[in-house]
Amino acid sequence: MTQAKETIFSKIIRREVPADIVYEDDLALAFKDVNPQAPVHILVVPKQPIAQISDAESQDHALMGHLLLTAKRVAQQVGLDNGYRIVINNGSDGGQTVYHLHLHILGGRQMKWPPG
Ligand code: DGP
Repeated sequence: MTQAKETIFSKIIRREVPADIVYEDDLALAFKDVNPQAPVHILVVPKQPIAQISDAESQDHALMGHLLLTAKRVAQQVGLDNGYRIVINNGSDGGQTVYHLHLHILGGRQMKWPPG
Protein backbone atom coordinates (compact mmCIF):
# COMPACT_ATOMS: atom_id res chain seq x y z
CA MET A 1 0.00 0.00 0.00
CA THR A 2 1.33 3.42 -0.94
CA GLN A 3 0.77 5.82 1.93
CA ALA A 4 -1.37 8.71 0.75
CA LYS A 5 -0.32 12.31 1.09
CA GLU A 6 -2.30 14.42 3.51
CA THR A 7 -5.64 15.57 2.07
CA ILE A 8 -8.64 17.46 3.36
CA PHE A 9 -10.16 14.10 4.37
CA SER A 10 -7.40 13.50 6.96
CA LYS A 11 -8.29 16.87 8.45
CA ILE A 12 -11.97 15.88 8.54
CA ILE A 13 -11.03 12.58 10.24
CA ARG A 14 -9.04 14.51 12.87
CA ARG A 15 -11.92 17.01 13.25
CA GLU A 16 -9.70 19.89 12.15
CA VAL A 17 -12.12 20.68 9.32
CA PRO A 18 -15.87 20.47 9.96
CA ALA A 19 -18.02 17.95 8.13
CA ASP A 20 -21.49 16.53 8.56
CA ILE A 21 -20.45 13.14 9.94
CA VAL A 22 -23.09 10.41 9.77
CA TYR A 23 -21.14 7.33 10.89
CA GLU A 24 -17.83 6.44 12.52
CA ASP A 25 -16.05 3.33 13.71
CA ASP A 26 -12.43 2.37 14.36
CA LEU A 27 -11.60 1.98 10.68
CA ALA A 28 -13.90 4.28 8.76
CA LEU A 29 -15.72 7.60 8.74
CA ALA A 30 -18.77 8.60 6.67
CA PHE A 31 -19.76 12.21 6.05
CA LYS A 32 -21.93 14.19 3.64
CA ASP A 33 -20.30 15.32 0.40
CA VAL A 34 -19.86 19.10 0.31
CA ASN A 35 -20.94 19.18 -3.36
CA PRO A 36 -23.84 16.70 -3.51
CA GLN A 37 -24.69 15.10 -6.85
CA ALA A 38 -27.91 13.53 -5.55
CA PRO A 39 -30.37 14.24 -2.71
CA VAL A 40 -28.25 11.87 -0.60
CA HIS A 41 -24.49 11.95 -1.25
CA ILE A 42 -22.26 10.51 1.46
CA LEU A 43 -18.56 9.62 1.37
CA VAL A 44 -17.12 6.63 3.22
CA VAL A 45 -13.39 6.90 3.87
CA PRO A 46 -10.87 4.66 5.60
CA LYS A 47 -9.14 6.39 8.51
CA GLN A 48 -5.91 4.95 7.12
CA PRO A 49 -5.11 7.20 4.16
CA ILE A 50 -4.80 4.96 1.08
CA ALA A 51 -4.60 7.33 -1.91
CA GLN A 52 -6.73 5.37 -4.38
CA ILE A 53 -8.20 1.93 -4.96
CA SER A 54 -5.41 1.03 -7.40
CA ASP A 55 -2.96 1.38 -4.48
CA ALA A 56 -4.82 -1.14 -2.31
CA GLU A 57 -2.97 -4.42 -1.79
CA SER A 58 -3.80 -7.86 -0.46
CA GLN A 59 -3.04 -6.72 3.11
CA ASP A 60 -5.91 -4.22 2.70
CA HIS A 61 -8.39 -7.01 1.88
CA ALA A 62 -10.31 -6.83 5.14
CA LEU A 63 -10.40 -3.02 5.13
CA MET A 64 -11.78 -2.97 1.58
CA GLY A 65 -14.54 -5.36 2.63
CA HIS A 66 -15.23 -3.25 5.69
CA LEU A 67 -15.64 -0.10 3.58
CA LEU A 68 -18.20 -1.79 1.32
CA LEU A 69 -20.16 -3.15 4.26
CA THR A 70 -19.96 0.26 5.93
CA ALA A 71 -21.42 1.87 2.81
CA LYS A 72 -24.27 -0.64 2.90
CA ARG A 73 -24.85 0.04 6.58
CA VAL A 74 -24.83 3.82 6.14
CA ALA A 75 -27.23 3.59 3.17
CA GLN A 76 -29.58 1.60 5.38
CA GLN A 77 -29.13 4.04 8.25
CA VAL A 78 -30.16 7.03 6.11
CA GLY A 79 -33.15 5.18 4.70
CA LEU A 80 -32.14 4.52 1.09
CA ASP A 81 -34.60 1.62 0.93
CA ASN A 82 -35.33 2.11 -2.76
CA GLY A 83 -31.73 1.57 -3.84
CA TYR A 84 -28.58 3.59 -4.26
CA ARG A 85 -25.30 3.65 -6.09
CA ILE A 86 -21.80 3.11 -4.67
CA VAL A 87 -19.01 4.69 -6.75
CA ILE A 88 -15.22 4.71 -6.45
CA ASN A 89 -13.48 7.15 -8.77
CA ASN A 90 -9.90 6.06 -9.43
CA GLY A 91 -7.21 8.31 -10.86
CA SER A 92 -7.47 11.06 -13.40
CA ASP A 93 -9.58 9.26 -16.03
CA GLY A 94 -11.81 7.99 -13.24
CA GLY A 95 -12.56 11.56 -12.20
CA GLN A 96 -10.84 11.32 -8.81
CA THR A 97 -10.07 14.71 -7.29
CA VAL A 98 -9.25 13.87 -3.65
CA TYR A 99 -6.45 11.34 -3.30
CA HIS A 100 -7.69 9.66 -0.14
CA LEU A 101 -9.70 6.59 -1.12
CA HIS A 102 -13.44 7.11 -0.72
CA LEU A 103 -16.68 5.42 -1.66
CA HIS A 104 -19.51 7.66 -2.82
CA ILE A 105 -23.02 6.63 -1.73
CA LEU A 106 -25.52 8.32 -4.04
CA GLY A 107 -29.26 8.03 -3.62
CA GLY A 108 -32.64 9.64 -3.32
CA ARG A 109 -33.18 9.84 -7.08
CA GLN A 110 -33.19 7.52 -10.09
CA MET A 111 -29.60 6.93 -11.23
CA LYS A 112 -28.75 6.88 -14.93
CA TRP A 113 -26.58 4.45 -16.87
CA PRO A 114 -24.06 4.82 -18.40
CA PRO A 115 -22.59 7.38 -15.98
CA GLY A 116 -20.88 10.43 -17.46
P1 DGP B 1 -13.74 12.35 -6.18
O1 DGP B 1 -14.02 13.18 -7.40
O2 DGP B 1 -14.23 10.93 -6.33
O3 DGP B 1 -12.31 12.45 -5.74
O4 DGP B 1 -14.66 12.97 -5.05
C1 DGP B 1 -14.24 13.90 -4.10
C2 DGP B 1 -15.47 14.38 -3.41
O5 DGP B 1 -15.08 15.00 -2.20
C3 DGP B 1 -16.26 15.42 -4.20
O6 DGP B 1 -17.54 14.87 -4.50
C4 DGP B 1 -16.39 16.61 -3.27
C5 DGP B 1 -15.96 16.06 -1.93
N1 DGP B 1 -15.23 16.99 -1.12
C6 DGP B 1 -14.09 17.66 -1.46
N2 DGP B 1 -13.67 18.43 -0.45
C7 DGP B 1 -14.56 18.23 0.56
C8 DGP B 1 -14.66 18.76 1.89
O7 DGP B 1 -13.85 19.56 2.35
N3 DGP B 1 -15.72 18.34 2.64
C9 DGP B 1 -16.62 17.44 2.18
N4 DGP B 1 -17.62 17.08 2.99
N5 DGP B 1 -16.55 16.91 0.94
C10 DGP B 1 -15.54 17.32 0.15
